[in-house]
Amino acid sequence: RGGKEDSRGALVVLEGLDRCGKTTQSARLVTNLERLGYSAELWRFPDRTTSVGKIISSYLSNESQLDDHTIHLLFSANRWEKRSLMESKLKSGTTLVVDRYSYSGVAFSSAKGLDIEWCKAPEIGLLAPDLVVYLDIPPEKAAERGGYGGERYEQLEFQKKVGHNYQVLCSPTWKIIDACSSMEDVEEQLQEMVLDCVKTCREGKPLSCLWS
Ligand code: Z5A
Repeated sequence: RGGKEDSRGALVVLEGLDRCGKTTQSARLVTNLERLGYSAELWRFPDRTTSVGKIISSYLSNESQLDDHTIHLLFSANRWEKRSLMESKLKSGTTLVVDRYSYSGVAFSSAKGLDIEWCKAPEIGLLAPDLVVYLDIPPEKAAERGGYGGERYEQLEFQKKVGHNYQVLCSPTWKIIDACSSMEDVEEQLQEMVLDCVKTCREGKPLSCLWS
């Protein structure tokens, strides 16, 4: 399945606090979609492989300092540099499972005190996801999971502000999964939501743009 010119893939975005399980679940989802015969790829933002992504990676690991506005625009540029490839993949029938997208950009930068509308502005015109799944976890629970604390932003108080901002951004179309459930339960719920969405996209739902 997939690859037909007349049936496009779905743009599926996973969002949530640090350590909520996005990486685990996006990988499982792509494997499951492929097993079911769909063409699917795992993407993540920031994409640290590009030249912009390398600047972001150095900032996140505290090897460099940047003005808050500057790093915000670099995160956005990192999405813009992948926009046309994203569109052509979707149009050729591949479903993209994206670990973080524009909502992370806005939720994290506005947690530093930047104006939320200013944060949204550079995202206007990027492709709008067909489905946003929010993996919901209390910041305290996320902090108990392995590997927390290595990078910039991985601090409990900051994550609480980010969680609040996600609530502000959350639209009624977002799907929410309790990320404290077992990995298998999350996987099952996610797959069901995504298969519905993939079907709708294959039936002709048009691509649209942020910010809507
Ligand atoms: N950022 C930004 O500021 N602006 C932007 O525009 C974008 C991002 C796109 C880097 O992101 C930082 O960039 C991020 C936001 C900011 N900062 N923070 N915080 P990243 O995606 O590279 O890193 P991350 O979000 O911190 O991802 P992560 O640490 O890899 O977490 P995760 O992907 O959500 O979780 P995981 O790796 O799948 O799981 C974490 C652990 O929990 C692991 O040990 C798992 O085995 C365990 N786990 C997972 N699921 C479960 C369940 N269900 N039960 C129990 N344990 C579980």
